[in-house]
Amino acid sequence: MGHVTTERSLVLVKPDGFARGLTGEVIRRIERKGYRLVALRILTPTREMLGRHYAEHAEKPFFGELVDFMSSGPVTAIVIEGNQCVPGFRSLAGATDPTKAAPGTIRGDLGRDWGKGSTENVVHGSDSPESAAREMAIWFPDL
Ligand code: IDP
Ligand code: MG
Repeated sequence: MGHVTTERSLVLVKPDGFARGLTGEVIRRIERKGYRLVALRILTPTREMLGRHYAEHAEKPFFGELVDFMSSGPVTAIVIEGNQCVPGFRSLAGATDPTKAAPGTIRGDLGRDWGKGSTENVVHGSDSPESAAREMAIWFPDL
């Protein structure tokens, strides 16, 4: 028997996806892929949470608009689990820019340019297991 690695990732259905009623579609794709749902909550994030979540982007020119967008309404925060689910969900999500994201991906199928200051692209997914652990502490402090 090899050792068991249970990887977790933090997924967000962003305010655009939540407002458009796409939470179920995102969850459907996660479950169909075979990842398990570990935790889920709906909340409107505070600017303080988003400052921590997006700390790596604090000096970027789009940071203010990103925080405005992400705090504009409810999001669905989800912890998923399964071997390699961090890169696996990034693959399901597709490229950051929804105009360029490949058809078949969440962003490619469900996202588009709405002419807003921030890139509205339906979902967030952790980019490494270390990021996932850091982000889960923000969104699920009791997990
Ligand atoms: P990711 O979500 O694919 O990991 P990041 O580069 O980490 O992409 O950027 C975080 C989020 O910030 C993106 O998902 C998008 O919503 C927004 N964003 C990224 N780059 C830009 C930009 O150049 N202009 C406006 N918003 C951006
Ligand atoms: Mg990122």
